Amino acid sequence: MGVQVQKVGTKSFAGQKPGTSGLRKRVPEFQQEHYTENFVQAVLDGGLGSKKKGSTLVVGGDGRFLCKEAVNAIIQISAANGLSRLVVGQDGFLSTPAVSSLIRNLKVDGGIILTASHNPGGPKGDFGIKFNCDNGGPAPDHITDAIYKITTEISSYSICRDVVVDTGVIGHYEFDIEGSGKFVVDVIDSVEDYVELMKSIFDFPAIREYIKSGSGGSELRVLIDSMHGATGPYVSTIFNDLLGCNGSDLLRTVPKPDFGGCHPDPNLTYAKDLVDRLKVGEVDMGAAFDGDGDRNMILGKNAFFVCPSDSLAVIANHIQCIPYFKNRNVVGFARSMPTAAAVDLVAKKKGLQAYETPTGWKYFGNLMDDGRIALCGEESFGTGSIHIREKDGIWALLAWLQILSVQKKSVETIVREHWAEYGRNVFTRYDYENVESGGANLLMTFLEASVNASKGKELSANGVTYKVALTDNFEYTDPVDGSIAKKQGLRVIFEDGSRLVFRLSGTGSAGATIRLYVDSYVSPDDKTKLNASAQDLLRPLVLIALDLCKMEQFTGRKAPTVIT
Ligand code: VG1
Ligand code: CO
Repeated sequence: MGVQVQKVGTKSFAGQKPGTSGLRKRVPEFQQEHYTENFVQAVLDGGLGSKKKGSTLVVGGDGRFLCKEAVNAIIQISAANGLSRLVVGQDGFLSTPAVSSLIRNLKVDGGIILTASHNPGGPKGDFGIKFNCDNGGPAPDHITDAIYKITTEISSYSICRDVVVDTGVIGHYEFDIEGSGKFVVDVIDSVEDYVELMKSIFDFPAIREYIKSGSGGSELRVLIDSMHGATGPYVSTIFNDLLGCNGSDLLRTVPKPDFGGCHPDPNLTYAKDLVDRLKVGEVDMGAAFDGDGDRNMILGKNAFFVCPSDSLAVIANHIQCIPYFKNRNVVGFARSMPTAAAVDLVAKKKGLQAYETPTGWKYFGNLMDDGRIALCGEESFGTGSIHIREKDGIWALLAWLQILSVQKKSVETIVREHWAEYGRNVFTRYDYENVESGGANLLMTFLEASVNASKGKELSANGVTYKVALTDNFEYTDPVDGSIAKKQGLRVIFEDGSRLVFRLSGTGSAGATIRLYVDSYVSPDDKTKLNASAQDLLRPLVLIALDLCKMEQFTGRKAPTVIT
């Protein structure tokens, strides 16, 4: 006799709407009875649709609090829904890029990723669930809309409580399910597949050699901060075992359910310890990754900060240094709209296409699947390529190291030479986190009107004047399937090409986060500005932006939480 399927009556929960990248809520919200089960049932129905029965999914998460419980729920609900197989990382652990790689390599129907990415974890922190499709990438809007609709109508879910798998032990587990037959869970090594992928993309011996003697004949020291997130085990294998970095230069490599109480977001604020260590000047390079391993921050010696918009452009400019791309036809690059346009200039010079998409990796999927782009990136420390369908932190560091191993120059020299050739797209982002939702919404409504009213006007601050050329709320039509994404951010574009962008975050779990993005172009001939500080250069534009949206009036905030 097969394992019994139990149908459990439930009621819908408000607000199970996936945001920029999956459903993210506070842990206690997920811990409510039926809350996680409801959403998982909706993911299977909405994500897999008519091919649900007999499907195979990859399942894993970044090790944060609640991951193991959620993996068990997914196993039991998948068994009851007639899926044929789940491939689960050991202990339910997989980085986001590793899930994407497995979905593609195993040619399965998709995956479920348990993470709230760069948001803090622990019993009072955030948890998240994201569905990825058979291309390995985050579900597009029409699928997340279908999932959300189901969560609003759900009245029951199916579960096999007697399907129990010890995910701590690698192995093959088979069950006979009443009504649908064989159900398999394969618990696999979390690291192996991803490491093989990286070895197939980069020239590891050349990088190893460069690390051994690349810094003027002595060892190139790279300080890597995994922030107690998902990259730790991958970093240890790749950078210590295979590339010969010092074990003591690999920081916070043990994944922790609460990220050691820290905010696993690799930026100048939350990865401050790394920045401070780099400032001492004894180390050649630094990198940090976020909770689920898809974001990266790259620093040169003395904590020289590589702006993510520049990082994408530099990798694009040197793409031929990466063996994976030597035999591939590179025809274009893409960036999200708030990302500064440095990569567009590289595309232009090389006669390639440049695409501008809404915020969120899901909008790159069609462009990659359709062969239109080789690389893409976001200003939010996301960089990636067609090797998978997620951004990839470790890949970005390896791409930099590969470029250094060929160019034999420092990080800072490479960036400064880039500016001297293409000019510099100076960028900054101000985040106002955990703002009261009412105030944030009022601000955005007020702002839309004042943005529209500013068209054609001159705006000044600190004695500098900019003339508004164009204003809009960014809208994107996908060139592959024609789908339209509206209201993706308020933009003020000035006559000299400088921009202000305002949008509300779609990854928060409580309150609202207001993001203000500012960028301006400096030509290669303007040697003084080329080397000035981004904050100084953009100060007048920031003041104009804060006045335009009446930030302090609506939010009571005198200063942002994070400045990038
Ligand atoms: C943020 C970033 C966006 C990124 C998203 C997911 O979204 O701005 O560029 O794709 O996080 O990244 P939002 O809506 O909060 O601005 V991650 O590392 O959370 O998967
Ligand atoms: Co992430």
